[in-house]
Amino acid sequence: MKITRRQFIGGTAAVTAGAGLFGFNMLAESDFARAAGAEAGVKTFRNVCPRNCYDTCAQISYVEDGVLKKVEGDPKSTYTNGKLCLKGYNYTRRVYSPDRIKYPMKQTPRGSGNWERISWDEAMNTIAGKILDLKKRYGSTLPICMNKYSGNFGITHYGIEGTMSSIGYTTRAIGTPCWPAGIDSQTYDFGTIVNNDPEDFVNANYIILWGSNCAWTGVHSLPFITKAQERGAKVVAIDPVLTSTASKADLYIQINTSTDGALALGMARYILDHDLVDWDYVQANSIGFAEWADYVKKNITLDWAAEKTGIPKEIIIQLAHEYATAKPASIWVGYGMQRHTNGGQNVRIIDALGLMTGNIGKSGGGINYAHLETWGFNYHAMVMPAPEGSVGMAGPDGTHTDRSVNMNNFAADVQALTDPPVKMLWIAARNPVSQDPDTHDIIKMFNSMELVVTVDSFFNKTVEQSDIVLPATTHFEDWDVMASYWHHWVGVNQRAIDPMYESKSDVEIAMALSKAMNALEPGSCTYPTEGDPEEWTAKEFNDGVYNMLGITDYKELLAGPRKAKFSPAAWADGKFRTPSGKFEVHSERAAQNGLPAIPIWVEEMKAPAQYPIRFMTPHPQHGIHSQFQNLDWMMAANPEPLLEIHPELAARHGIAEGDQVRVYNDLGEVTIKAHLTRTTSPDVIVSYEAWYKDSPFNVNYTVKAIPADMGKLATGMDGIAFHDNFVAIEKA
Ligand SMILES: Nc1nc2c(c(=O)[nH]1)N[C@H]1C(S)=C(S)[C@@H](COP(=O)(O)OP(=O)(O)OC[C@H]3O[C@@H](n4cnc5c(=O)[nH]c(N)nc54)[C@H](O)[C@@H]3O)O[C@H]1N2
Ligand SMILES: Nc1nc2c(c(=O)[nH]1)N[C@H]1C(S)=C(S)[C@@H](COP(=O)(O)OP(=O)(O)OC[C@H]3O[C@@H](n4cnc5c(=O)[nH]c(N)nc54)[C@H](O)[C@@H]3O)O[C@H]1N2
Ligand code: SF4
Ligand SMILES: [Mo]
Repeated sequence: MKITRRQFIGGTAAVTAGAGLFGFNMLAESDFARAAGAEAGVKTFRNVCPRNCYDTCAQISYVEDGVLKKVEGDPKSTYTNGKLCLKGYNYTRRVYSPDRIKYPMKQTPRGSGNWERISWDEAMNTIAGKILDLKKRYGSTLPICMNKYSGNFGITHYGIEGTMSSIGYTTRAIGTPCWPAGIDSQTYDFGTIVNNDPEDFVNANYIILWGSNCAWTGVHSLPFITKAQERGAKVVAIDPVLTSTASKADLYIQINTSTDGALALGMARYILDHDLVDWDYVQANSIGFAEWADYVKKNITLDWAAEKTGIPKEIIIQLAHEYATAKPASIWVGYGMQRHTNGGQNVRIIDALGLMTGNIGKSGGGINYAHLETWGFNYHAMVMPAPEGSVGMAGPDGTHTDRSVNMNNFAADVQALTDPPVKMLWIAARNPVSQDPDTHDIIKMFNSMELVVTVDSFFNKTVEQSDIVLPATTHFEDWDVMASYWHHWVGVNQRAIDPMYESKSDVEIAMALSKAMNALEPGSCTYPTEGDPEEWTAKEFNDGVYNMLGITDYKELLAGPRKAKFSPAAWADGKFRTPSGKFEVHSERAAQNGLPAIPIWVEEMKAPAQYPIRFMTPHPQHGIHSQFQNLDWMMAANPEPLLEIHPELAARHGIAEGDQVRVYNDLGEVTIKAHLTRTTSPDVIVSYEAWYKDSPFNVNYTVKAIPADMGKLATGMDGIAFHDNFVAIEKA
């Protein structure tokens, strides 16, 4: 398909946005479009992709006659570098998708598909009436439970939490299903999470992509890794699955799942034995190293590590030698590898490798997981006082608080509450029916509610189980400010087009709810009832954020995103944020929380006899969780889910390419089309979690809510061992 510049500017949304898909680097064209756009009436706006994605891309949207024609990466961010991912180039299809929720609607009865359009007034009066009714019946607003997570990570979207605070003390799903075990391990070791600037990968001589499929999940980091590779750096990928990322590496190591700690300990043994330890760095910066070195020498052998991990001893030796001598060497610890019952502990062992080789605090080095250093906003939309006299969980000193349930055990925790029970759900920026473990139990829990309200943009699986759905704007229809948990850029999101149909942003919905509640019972909700979306965003800024970005007014961000003025190397100042101020190889806090004080080996979870196959469900290329895969272009590119299965395992079960396979355990089942491939091992099958349009496919019918080993310290709840999921299979 050849696209002329004329078509590119003036064509339909499909043609213009399609151009982005075909020509990946559209910088020259976009400059042209911008210049020509002024004449042709094309307006450009600054946006930031608010998805739960490493990349948090700075975007430029092109709008003609109020229609979003094209979205591309903003070249002003050297991280986004003028490019988007596959999903980003699909945004026009998302905004104008026929599956968008257009109006407030109600479904009677819940789950029937019998939807009826209602007015905002009716929706708000029904919801406000129910909140006040529950408050009267139970003496508090605790029967109302919120579940919000990663649909939109914009700072004003913490207004969803604010909505709940403004009505009183409620029940909250807390914790995160995403990255908590890894956060805790780095909190024990370093004091918090801080990664090197990902643009600093270019300075590494050696890069280990450890349980990260960044070629799909963090595409904008790859060019920096490739640049290092072109300079002569070696790239190693460690993953049970030969992923797209692994295919780009110089060395791929297929590890037995959940045994990363054993590999790292084997490497540590080699490094100790061959005197490759950076003693100056270790002695100046850590506590507890001698105790751990003693453990490694007494307990770990390379033969054991090889046996445990399934990796030949020579490869472990090669990896250890290269990693310890290639300074600076960088490790990217992906979130996939910590979704295990020993995941946090494995990350702690990898952290210790970085310390012992002196690769911490150096440009081109680091044990890189994530950071929250650029997130110091006011959270103005979130911080709302409870109405006067609100009752919640009463403390001994007479103060009241919210009640917490574990987001990672949501169905069971909610159903266990009796005093008072949960009777109403407020779900926003969250899709538990797709994303939570144990889908059957989630639906059962929904069925015990008097009212389920879901705020979303799409008619998804959670909406199907709701009574009232409220249409949320997309980020092109909203104002916001966005920071990243990976790179150092911060940008504002402008309202590029008017809200579609009758959609409202989460903050506007909070204001509408407040109006309805205060009309029914004055003083029952503290959320402001009026406010301009841009003003809400402006109120999130403070001097700390301004200084960090080198600006004095948020409006300066309309000229382009800004990069925080940080050192590219995390911990370059050697000021660790642990209780001792050092890297804590021995962590008393870990011991106090019932964990090993030092990074020792903790056994991985084994398959039970009746369910011998590990079913891994990592993150998809064409979507982000339940988002994007449902869109027309994505369905065209990737029409159905597949089950990746090794030919030997398939043969044992009489399964051929293209056969339907029933994947099941005691919890539930899912039927998926087989794709025979040697990218996975004979004891692991893989299917990527996603929501396909008009499809019952959902891997989480088989996933148990098994906790990961860590998460409580920093996030309030332990993570989920999503990848410790065991099943049996048969030809369907
Ligand atoms: N396209 C796309 N991008 C995304 C997302 C998405 O859904 N789609 N999701 C976003 C979110 S919320 C997150 S959390 C991140 C996740 O980003 P990643 O961490 O890159 O992704 P995952 O798919 O969770 O897992 C990465 C890899 O870990 C491997 N893995 C699993 N268990 C083990 C193990 O025991 N050891 C080792 N070494 N590897 C293991 C899996 O096989 C997988 O290839 O990506 C973000 N970006
Ligand atoms: N089996 C399995 N399950 C997993 C994982 C796995 O690896 N395997 N990964 C886990 C991980 S890492 C994560 S982070 C979670 C993600 O879990 P969720 O955060 O629930 O993920 P999403 O599917 O992105 O759902 C977000 C919803 O928010 C909606 N949304 C988007 N923007 C807005 C907005 O501005 N306002 C409102 N109100 N709604 C909006 C979207 O349309 C979507 O329906 O899933 C977890 N589940
Ligand atoms: S999904 Fe991630 S990579 Fe894609 S446009 Fe959004 S932030 Fe960028
Ligand atoms: Mo995540």
